[in-house]
Amino acid sequence: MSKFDTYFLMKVEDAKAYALEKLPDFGWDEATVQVKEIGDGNLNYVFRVWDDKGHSVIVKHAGEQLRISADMRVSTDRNRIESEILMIQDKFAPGSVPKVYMYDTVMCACIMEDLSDHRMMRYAMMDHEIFPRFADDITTFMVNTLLQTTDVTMEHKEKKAKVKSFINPELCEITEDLVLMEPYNDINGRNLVFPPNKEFVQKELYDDKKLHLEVAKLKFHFMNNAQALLHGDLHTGSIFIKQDSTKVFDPEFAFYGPIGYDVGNVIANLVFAWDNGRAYQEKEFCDWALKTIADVVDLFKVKFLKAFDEKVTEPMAKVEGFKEYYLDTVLADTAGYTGTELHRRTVGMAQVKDVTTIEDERKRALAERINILLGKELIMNRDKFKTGQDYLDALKRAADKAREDYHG
Ligand code: SR1
Ligand code: MG
Repeated sequence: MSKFDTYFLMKVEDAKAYALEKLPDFGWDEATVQVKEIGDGNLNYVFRVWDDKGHSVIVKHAGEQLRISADMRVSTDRNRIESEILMIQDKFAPGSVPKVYMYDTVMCACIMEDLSDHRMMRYAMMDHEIFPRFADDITTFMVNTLLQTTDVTMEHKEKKAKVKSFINPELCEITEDLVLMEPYNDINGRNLVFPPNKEFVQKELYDDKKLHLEVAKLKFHFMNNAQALLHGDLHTGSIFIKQDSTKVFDPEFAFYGPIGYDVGNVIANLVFAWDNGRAYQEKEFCDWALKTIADVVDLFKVKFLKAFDEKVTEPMAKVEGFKEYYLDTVLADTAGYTGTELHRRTVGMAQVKDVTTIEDERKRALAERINILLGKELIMNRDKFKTGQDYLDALKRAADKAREDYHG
């Protein structure tokens, strides 16, 4: 009998006992084992357990209530989904995610590799640190994990079994509400609109019926296109980084959905980093952020087409012209979901510190207006965004227009 035979919400001392009990052969120096809660996300509890002999792990534990709001409850099955997708991603993109040492559907916890020698990418970029190999690393990760979980490369019955296993209705509902609805109607009254932009948000997001139609299309596409096994929440708070290494973590929103949702999340969160660099006049950082946005799009395309040729197994996917058609649909989705991520992080309940910590009120308001205008162009003209330069041109147009209107 163990106290971990029945689920309860672990506190720090429980997490220490848990790591010792579940990893008895890890070589722990029990006398020196320490534990600290280091969770920074909206949903879970994250404990670091370590000893003086260099052993360390992360215990990630799902609570029944979300940390961001006690009113929001989601299934603790998200911990199983996260552990299983990490193992799949490690197979297709070796070394790009933390190693999972064990997971446990009773305590809804997993024990994984400690990446404390990396930094969370969002915070590193808020210090305006530059990561020259990020675009290459993240595009390799996305192409390898996404394309190899599609019907283009997988045996179809096996793929359908995976779709079933990664049904993630409650976490998807969070995205369907927070990303693909509330920024446009505040139907649940929980948006956080920066007061200087109240009228701007009303006009540009809440009152724009044509925009609502396009977002409605993107919402139902998100819900109905089981294209690939997505990370599902691929923002820069889900990436640990150092100069020579990029590790993706926190895939609890994983499900089978449109590839462009993951790619769009990466691009939008690079725009938030650029917003911050711009507000603090960090030119070198901003140049890198812009180049990285463009490189993510362009490298993704090149690697996607190459991997398609190498990995495709489905005869009809080999039909001439299909590969280019398929990539075009992914690129249009990428633009659309970059737009929705830009909007929801600017006015929705889960915002990003890159923008909210900009101290100068006018600079923050301007950054938010740029995000809103850029997001609209990406959504409304999503089939026209084919290259990295297309994104940079649209960002410049949005920045020029926001500045003209606001004199920031
Ligand atoms: C209620 S959870 C809010 C947000 O945090 C997660 O990281 C997802 O991005 C979600 O939308
Ligand atoms: Mg998260």
